[in-house]
Amino acid sequence: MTITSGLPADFLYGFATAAAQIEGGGAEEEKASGRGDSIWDRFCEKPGAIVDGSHVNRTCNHLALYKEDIALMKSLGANAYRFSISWPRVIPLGGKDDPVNQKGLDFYNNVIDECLKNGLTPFVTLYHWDLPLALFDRYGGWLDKDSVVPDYTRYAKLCFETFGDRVKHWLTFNEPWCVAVLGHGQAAFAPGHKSNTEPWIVGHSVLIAHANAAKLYINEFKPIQGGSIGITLNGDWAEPFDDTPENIKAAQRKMDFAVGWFADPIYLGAYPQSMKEILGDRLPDFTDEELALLKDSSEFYGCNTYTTNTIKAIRSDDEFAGFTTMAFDKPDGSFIGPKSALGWLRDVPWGLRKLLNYLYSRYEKPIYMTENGWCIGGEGNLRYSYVFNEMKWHRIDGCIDDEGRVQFYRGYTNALKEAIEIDRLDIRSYFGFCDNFEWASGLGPRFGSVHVNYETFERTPKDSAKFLMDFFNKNVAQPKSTSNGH
Ligand code: GBH
Repeated sequence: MTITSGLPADFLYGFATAAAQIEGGGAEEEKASGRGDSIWDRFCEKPGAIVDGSHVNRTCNHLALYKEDIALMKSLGANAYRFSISWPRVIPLGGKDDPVNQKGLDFYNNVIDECLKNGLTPFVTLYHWDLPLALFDRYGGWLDKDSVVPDYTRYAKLCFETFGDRVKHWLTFNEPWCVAVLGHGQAAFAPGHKSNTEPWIVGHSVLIAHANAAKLYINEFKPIQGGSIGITLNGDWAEPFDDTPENIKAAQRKMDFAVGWFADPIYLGAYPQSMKEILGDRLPDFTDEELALLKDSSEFYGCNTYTTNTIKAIRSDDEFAGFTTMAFDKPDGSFIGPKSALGWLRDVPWGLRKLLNYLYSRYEKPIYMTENGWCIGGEGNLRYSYVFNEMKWHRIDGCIDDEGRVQFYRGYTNALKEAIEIDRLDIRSYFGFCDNFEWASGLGPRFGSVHVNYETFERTPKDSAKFLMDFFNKNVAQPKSTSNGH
């Protein structure tokens, strides 16, 4: 008999972080750690680039506090931890012939060992936006495919060799769309370029770098180490504003530009037709060799998603959205969901279920949900109800109340459950998020289920952390100790 309810026993759940968002404890500590600069170090020094002037070298001090952080995740009930490795921390200058920073390797060895000691499965991202600055200065980073692909592949190989005996879940890239569009199209993220040609070149390089590293893993490491590898894409559900053919077509075009740009070449073997039509020869062609490399290069679909937009065919000037108009309003004048502290993010749980169904039927791969979360303003001033003392968390009087985030997670986890139990999709993980350096938005907007005091680095769980982990502990099937039935 098949199980008809519950999440599978091997379902992974926990918190997701990125090196540049949480590791830094201060400029001097970062220098002493031997980490090379990334493009974010320079970007942070550009006046006005980061809303509150904060710097990637001083974020949550995870570099010093990783043991406490992992113990806290464990105590909250997580069974996995998604984090990224900083390329310039392990190879400060980044290049294939550049020296390795042993202290960097030691740090990630310690993080991994600490995870395993605490029963957390490490889920590791190789690239979450922190390109070694030296590579950008040498040849323009992602703009130079022929130079960056061998450098990235050597970095990936070093990670598989060093950590692959213990790490069985790999992500080559986090959200190439952001690297290409925010970094090279809109100048919102490092390296801060504004262009309507660079993003398509950068996206192409990232795809080829992904494919090289993934195939290296699949061919040479997987047979011995037995793990799996894939890519994670950002993508919010595009709901047609109404059921007119133009708006339905526009919504598909928005999905093409946001998700299909990367997912179609990887899983289906070509860029979306709508992109080819709009971009013409600004969209690079794949060689036959590249297409062969891309095929079967992602063993699953890694999904980061936050919200849903309504999409109208009315022509906008946003080429990165396929010239569609992105909105949140509905034909009756109401909004699609309550708003958060950030303009782009509204709470639309049914959009998650539609998105997951779309991804599963189009790409036919198991899905790992690798990020999801909700932003609240003003949480910086909340009182602390936990203190950390002698390597232990002491509860004072309950968690920080973040009802809005609990509400969001209630809806989204329920949609996830329906996608698994009713729609029978193969979804294998779910990671919420901690307070951290929110890139160009600085330390102000908070996504965390764990509060961070940026003066003292003190951590305090919020109600949503408890809600999330309780949800999974209740809904994930407990592994059977005997095998006496079917
Ligand atoms: C994720 O990206 C990142 O992986 C993660 O590091 C980050 O902390 C998290 O989001 C929360 O932001 O400002 O109107 O131009 C999610 C995809 C794409 C969502 C860009 C925000 C900016 C819209 N992001 N988008 S706008």
